Amino acid sequence: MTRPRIADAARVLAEGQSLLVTTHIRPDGDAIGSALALSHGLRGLGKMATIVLEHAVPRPYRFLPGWRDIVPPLPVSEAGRFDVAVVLDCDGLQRAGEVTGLVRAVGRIVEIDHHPGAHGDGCVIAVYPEAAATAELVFELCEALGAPLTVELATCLLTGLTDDTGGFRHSNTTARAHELASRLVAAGADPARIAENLFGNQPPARLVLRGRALARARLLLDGRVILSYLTNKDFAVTGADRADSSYVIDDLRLAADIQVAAVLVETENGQCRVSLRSSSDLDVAAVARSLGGGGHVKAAGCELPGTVAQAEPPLVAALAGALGADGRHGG
Ligand SMILES: [Mn+2]
Repeated sequence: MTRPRIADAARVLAEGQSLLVTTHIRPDGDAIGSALALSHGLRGLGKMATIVLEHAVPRPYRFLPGWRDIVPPLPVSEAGRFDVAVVLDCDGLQRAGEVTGLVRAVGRIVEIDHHPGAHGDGCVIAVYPEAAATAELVFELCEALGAPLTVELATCLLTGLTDDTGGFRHSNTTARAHELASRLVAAGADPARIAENLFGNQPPARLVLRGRALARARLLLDGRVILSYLTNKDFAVTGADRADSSYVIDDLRLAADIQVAAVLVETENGQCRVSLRSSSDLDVAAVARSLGGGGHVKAAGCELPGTVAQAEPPLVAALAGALGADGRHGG
């Protein structure tokens, strides 16, 4: 089965000889894997494909075949080199960051994505939210184009699929995703090597940072909230990256019988970034909004002024209010 818009995309790509491929800023495994897979597919058909990204390829994806060929933003004056621009995994062209101007200058734009919501104004907009990953759509696109399913292409696609499904554990893990994975492994992709690169290979400093946060995690509000924090000192002592703090919220939400996980992280400009995750029907976006932030029902955040010691009381008060004075909420 080829989805109708993917067939449309294949027709536009088939007409192009030199293609620009891009994806969103701060790319994840689906973004990088999809972009590389498509470029392998296009090159297999004798076309030229250039992947342009604002940000450098993050370390976990530097095992993917072809990652070194990804180039930083080209001047808009280079747009004439390309017949078609393909924008992957972006809900809106502006998600391509500094590459957006070049994409618009190419003019003939194909968008392929699985995020719901508003998109750009490409001549083909192939958005299928039911797809587990953009990689699933790129697989179909490569098939429609008749690109040979090489080990390189299969490795990049399985990486995208594995990353976006959290290792085939998230709710977007469908029968179709497993079917696709089966075909990719049969084509030579190595799932163990991919998983090791995506989920293993952690910088030791990150683990030490996560350990500090886990060691001081507390249960609050009758055990309905698990909360922890990281101070500026924690980053100084461990030498961990600021971005490493993002793992802590996922560590905390592994706790059974909680309704909300909360992490406060001090920033370099005297604020605290708060991350909230709901494991119940509690809407953490509403909690975040009451504190000047926002987000999704199950995942939200805000910034509060001051140190952890100063920011924690208003956060706990907001959570207490949302959970209700009767001591019960959701399940
Ligand atoms: Mn994705």
